Amino acid sequence: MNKADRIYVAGHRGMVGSAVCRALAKKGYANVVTRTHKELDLLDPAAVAAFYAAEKPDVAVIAAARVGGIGANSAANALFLYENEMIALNTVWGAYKAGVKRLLFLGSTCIYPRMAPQPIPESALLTSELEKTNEGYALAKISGLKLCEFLRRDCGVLYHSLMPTNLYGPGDNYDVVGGHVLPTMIRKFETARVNGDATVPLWGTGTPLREFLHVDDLAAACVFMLELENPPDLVNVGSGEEVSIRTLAEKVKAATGCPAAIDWDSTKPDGTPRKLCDTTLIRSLGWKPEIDLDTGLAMTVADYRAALDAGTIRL
Ligand code: GFB
Repeated sequence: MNKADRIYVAGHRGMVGSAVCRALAKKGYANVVTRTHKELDLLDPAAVAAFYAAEKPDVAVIAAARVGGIGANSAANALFLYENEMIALNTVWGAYKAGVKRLLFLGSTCIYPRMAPQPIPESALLTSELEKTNEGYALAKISGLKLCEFLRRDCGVLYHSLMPTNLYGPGDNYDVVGGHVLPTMIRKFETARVNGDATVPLWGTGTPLREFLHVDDLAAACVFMLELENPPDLVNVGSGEEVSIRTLAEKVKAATGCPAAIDWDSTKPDGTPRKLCDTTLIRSLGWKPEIDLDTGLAMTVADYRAALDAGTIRL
């Protein structure tokens, strides 16, 4: 990738896309092309094709997706499959048809089987059944990464994929019903602290293990992958550290300074028991994360408070 390249970032207003734009700017890539959801409907193949034909980007980064936590995914697997499949096919196939030479497709480590070996190597893909709570999302992301792989192998374009672990950071969605666990916990503990509530309701048993990566680390990894001449087709990216949901809750409680007790609701789903990705490959290529969970959590609580004050928070 060259500094003069025109780089299309799909999903630039989301948590991931906006972090990718910041990381590109930081490294001197000034020629970034974006479209808001209103300007370009990524579910519409003709609109996406027309956009690529008009803009002719050199590089595309596909950070657009319908995302959500376990509640949103498990309640709407059909919607998560349909929208993410359409976004993947339209943005990747459209790029290929318009002559885009390079593309980075972003997915999630939920593409791997529910009972994959831990830490999960890239080779675990499609070796056994998926986790049911996010099967629709996972299938769509698997289609996208496979389309990139096939196009690279058969048609000579440099399309490759990066699979991040659970992400958090500025610009996250703080919806307590559909959001991911970390931002949801920040909002729940902050709300309880401000209201003086005695308890904070959390989901499941607290025993599942999750890995968290700050979105600015992911964005740095995206630029790193785009600067490699011959990247692998599929690469995991994570912090390499896992915590139980219970430990995460204690950390968020401490980071927010909330004295409330935790009330676990075991009627709510736990989801996959463990999801730690094997980051041997990306580390062997020369990349490593910079932001540890405690530091990232403190930054994110500060971001949440500032966004709430400014009225810019996504709920
Ligand atoms: O981030 P999360 O919603 O999704 O985390 P996944 C779910 C875990 O946190 C489960 C526990 O073990 C929940 O029982 N948890 C505890 C809570 N309290 C809460 C709460 O208040 N809200 C939420 N949301 N969870 C998602 C996938 O899986 O991971 C997506 O559904 C995507 O497709 C994403 O891959 C990265 O980690 O289970």
